[in-house]
Amino acid sequence: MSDDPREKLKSCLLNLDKNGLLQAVQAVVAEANPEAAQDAVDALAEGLQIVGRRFQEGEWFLGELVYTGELAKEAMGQLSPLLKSSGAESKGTVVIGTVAGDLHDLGKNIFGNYAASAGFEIVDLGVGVAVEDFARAAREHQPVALGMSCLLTVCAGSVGKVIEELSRQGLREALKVIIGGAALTEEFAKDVGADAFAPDAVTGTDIIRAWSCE
Ligand code: B12
Repeated sequence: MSDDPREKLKSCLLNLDKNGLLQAVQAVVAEANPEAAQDAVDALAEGLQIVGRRFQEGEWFLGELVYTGELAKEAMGQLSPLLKSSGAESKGTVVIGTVAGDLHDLGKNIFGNYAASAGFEIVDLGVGVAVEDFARAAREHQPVALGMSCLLTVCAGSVGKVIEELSRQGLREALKVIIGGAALTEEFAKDVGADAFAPDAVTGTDIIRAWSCE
């Protein structure tokens, strides 16, 4: 196996090797280097894309999915504090959440980690977030952007409902809305009046970074 902790991280995730994965995470954490932590998060994201493909191609089943999801979450939890320490000063607050009815959170968490490492304060509302809770957080935290994640087609309608509610409460003008997740597209974003759709966390972070410079 490769000595590179980041490669090891990916292969341990894909081999469902929890001990190996946590050791590799520890090796990265011990470096105390935000860039190394960022590389490690990238490696985990790549690993998760492969997990998704294996699942879609019928090579893996729900058990492996749930387990790799838990492993990735635990690893991210240890790497996140390092990412945050790289941001010199806050570029503003970004509220994120997965829409009502949808419990997928890996992609949202990765976006949150990237955005935090780019210097944004992240308020993560979690999963299955109700329309009124997004609106309440927008009022309370006055974010520069609100990010919604949605992976289930049946839940996509909630994205538009949140945007309508923001408008109804006079909160829409003060923030940008960015959306992502497998159930959404660029076209969908236009239809519901979101400011942007991001196919991945890196693009999403680039978009909000550009907004913060406007
Ligand atoms: C892992 C997974 C699970 C895990 C979730 C673990 C977790 N904690 O999130 C478990 C096993 C729990 C699960 C459950 C279910 N799942 Co599921 N799941 C997946 C799978 C394989 C991968 C998703 C994932 O995490 N990918 C890795 C991450 C990193 O990628 P990502 O989410 O796309 O995020 C990236 C971008 O989209 C973007 N992004 C995402 N969100 C956001 C938000 C913002 C603001 C921005 C800027 C960017 C951004 O950035 C991320 C990183 O680059 C997908 C298949 C797929 N292709 O997506 C199915 C999939 C989403 N699941 C599906 C289904 C049907 C279910 C279940 C209903 C299954 C069941 N019968 O119980 C349940 C739903 C439970 C619920 N109420 O939510 C379907 C949805 C079908 C549809 N069109 O609606 C899919 C597409 C599988 C399939 N092909 O059928 N699932």
